[in-house]
Amino acid sequence: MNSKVPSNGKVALLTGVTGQDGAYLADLLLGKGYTVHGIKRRSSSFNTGRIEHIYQDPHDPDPRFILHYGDMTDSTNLIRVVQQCQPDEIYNLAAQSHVQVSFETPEYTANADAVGALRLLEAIRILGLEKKTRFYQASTSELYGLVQEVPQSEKTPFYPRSPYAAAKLYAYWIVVNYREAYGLHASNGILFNHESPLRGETFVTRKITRAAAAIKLGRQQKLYLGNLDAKRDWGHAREYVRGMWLMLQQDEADDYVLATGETTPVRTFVEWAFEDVGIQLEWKGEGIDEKGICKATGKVLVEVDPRYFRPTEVDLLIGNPAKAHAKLGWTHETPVRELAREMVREDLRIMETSIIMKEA
Ligand code: NDP
Ligand code: GDR
Repeated sequence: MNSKVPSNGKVALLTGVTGQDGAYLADLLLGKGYTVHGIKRRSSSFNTGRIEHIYQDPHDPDPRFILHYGDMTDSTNLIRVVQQCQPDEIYNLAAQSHVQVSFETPEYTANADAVGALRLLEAIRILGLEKKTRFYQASTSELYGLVQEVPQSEKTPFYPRSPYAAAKLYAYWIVVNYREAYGLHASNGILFNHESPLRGETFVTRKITRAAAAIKLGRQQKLYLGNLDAKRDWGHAREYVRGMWLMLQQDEADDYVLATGETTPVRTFVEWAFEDVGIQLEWKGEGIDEKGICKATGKVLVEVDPRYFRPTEVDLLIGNPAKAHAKLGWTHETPVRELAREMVREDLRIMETSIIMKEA
């Protein structure tokens, strides 16, 4: 916990503080001397694993990290929390963030991801905080959807391809509208995929790195995946949250792409992860018959399962972060190959530790 950092007198409120980005951003802001308030959902089991290391006893006389129960679908709750913490900066990271799940829960996704952003913006207005509170919206490269142009920049037209992306499209435009209509300092970060050892286990990179580690340790037989041909621009989450903060430090609010400018097929990420646990894969077959086979043993380790295909897919994402470079001085550092290595290393460590604990 960064409690020794002198206070900078600023207060930030993070929705989605228990998620991947929330955990990295809370760390960053505490290190800069912010008092950080976070909204967490009530859950039947602990959902604070990613922020355990910064948890602070609520009885602490000078609390710097304070959690509130809440939900993006409850405007009374959001208004009350904003009123209590009087934030200088709000980072709206909370969302039903899984694209495939959004096809199964489209109405909930719209409520949390689209109307949720509106509820927070309205909370700022209702409480008369337009001049005080700056707002960051977690917008996404999924807005680009069906490829219109590559690489994708702030000027590329949007064409959402999922209920998730359509909900985020509303959130994007309501942020722009509140900036223009009411003079709010409200910015959209159009972030391309960013990953880390804290990535949710059902997103493709983490699913792959966990499976490679588990297969290496003999705890899993096979990895089932969907579309191996999809290409993503993958960066490191720790570096992307710094970009969020930089956006809110500018005199003028604006919208920025954060990306690496490189794209990688899912299939290549699979090869890297297995390589990092010492397994060379070769591919045989095509389409749903395609298999990833261990060169040394001939065992099938990777298979395509159509259940992971999406009704509409986003085939290719590659971002142009030139505006963020020029105006924010932001740049990514970790190459995607190194990111994969770090994730595999961490998953191996976690699994080995859990095996030792079970055997002890
Ligand atoms: P995660 O899925 O890891 O975290 C989402 C967070 O939102 C969790 O804290 C989750 O709580 C919370 N949440 C979900 N629904 C609600 C709700 N109804 N009310 C309150 N909280 C809720 O996402 P990331 O950290 O990866 O992403 C952060 C944001 O950035 C998201 O909005 C995502 O859509 C967006 N984004 C992410 C990108 C990426 O590559 N990671 C790229 C571009 C945009 P709980 O822990 O209880 O589930
Ligand atoms: P994405 O991330 O949809 O880009 O959204 P995800 O990792 O889920 O998928 C990336 C690509 O991999 C393909 N894929 C699979 N995906 C998953 N989850 N599971 C599989 O088994 C699998 N097999 C292949 C997908 O079809 C897709 O093409 C993420 C989220 O963090 C969003 O919240 C965020 O807005 C965007 O990134 C930018």
